[in-house]
Amino acid sequence: MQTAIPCMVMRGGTSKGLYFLASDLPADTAARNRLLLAAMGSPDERQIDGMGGAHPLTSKVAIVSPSADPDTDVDYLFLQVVVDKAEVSDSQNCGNILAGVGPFAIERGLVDAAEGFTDVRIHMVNTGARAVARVETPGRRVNYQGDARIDGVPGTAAPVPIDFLDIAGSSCGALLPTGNIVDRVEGVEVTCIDNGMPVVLLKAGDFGLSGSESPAELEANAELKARIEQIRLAVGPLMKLGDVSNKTVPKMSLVSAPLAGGAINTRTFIPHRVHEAIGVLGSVSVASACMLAGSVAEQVTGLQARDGVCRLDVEHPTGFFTVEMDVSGSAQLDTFQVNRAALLRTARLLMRGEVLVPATEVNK
Ligand code: NQM
Repeated sequence: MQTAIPCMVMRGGTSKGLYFLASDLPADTAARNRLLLAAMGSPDERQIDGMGGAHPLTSKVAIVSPSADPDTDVDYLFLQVVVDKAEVSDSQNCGNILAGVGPFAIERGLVDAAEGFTDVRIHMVNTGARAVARVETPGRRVNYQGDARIDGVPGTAAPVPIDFLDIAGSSCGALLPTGNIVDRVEGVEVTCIDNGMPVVLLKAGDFGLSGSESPAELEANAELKARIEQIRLAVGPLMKLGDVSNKTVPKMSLVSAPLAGGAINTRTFIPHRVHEAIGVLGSVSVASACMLAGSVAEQVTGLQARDGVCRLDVEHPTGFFTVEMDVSGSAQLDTFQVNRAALLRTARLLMRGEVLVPATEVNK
């Protein structure tokens, strides 16, 4: 016997995942997690008996429900289903999967589409912060086709511009959770920042790297991976994240001078695989650090920290990620503030139907 659960498969930005209505899943967290592990085919490196794509970026889940908060339309809970362990984690948010939440909420009748476009106001449950995603809805139906191109996804699609309003200190309680612009950890200078995603910035040069290495090259470097993980474990408590050995945060971003005309170049461990691009909120955190005088990012970028509205191109292995920001007080730690961050994603509905899981996993 198998149990069928209504589900949509969507590409959100450069990630892919299963999207559910909360009301279609068990309310009990342990039962829900068992079901999601079975749906994805975890734990198994190939996720061969499930929907997962054998990589953290394709083993993601969005759970969406009507919001109780009058200022937002829907609640979005992001869950990372670990590929090779029986673990489902809510310890991080995901701005890529977020890009599919607006279209999904309209498709599943949680938000009424307006003529032309629909602004979907999203409460991001993992961090408590809010985002507004603008979805194209000509004829009051979601449109997925268009001319918007994002690096890391072939072709073009309809644009989904996203605005973030209050993401500073989303998981760590403060934009600069260690209280410093730069810390020395395990002998290496780092900047620890959380503007939507906890990220540790490290200079690629401090590891004997140029910053242009491919994700495969970095993943093959066992010594480098061990060193970066050692720094991550040491930095977790300093960032008020506690013991991070079983958490997917903080992300570890190796930064270097731009190579292709952008503001900064990055290679990001998420935290054990290397991202083929960079996460959405991860790039907002990196871009924010670029604007802060004295940070590890500001040391390698060609920019001068400055206030006002700016657009930053964060380079990554498959192109760049543009973040628009409104910054003030950038000369000092205690005055630095990112008032708004905005960016462009695309999303596409890939499949709608039911995901089937063995009934034994649901009724345990
Ligand atoms: O930082 C990968 C992704 C992400 C997260 C990760 C993300 C974000 O690319 O907001 O989008 O860092 O785990 O989907």
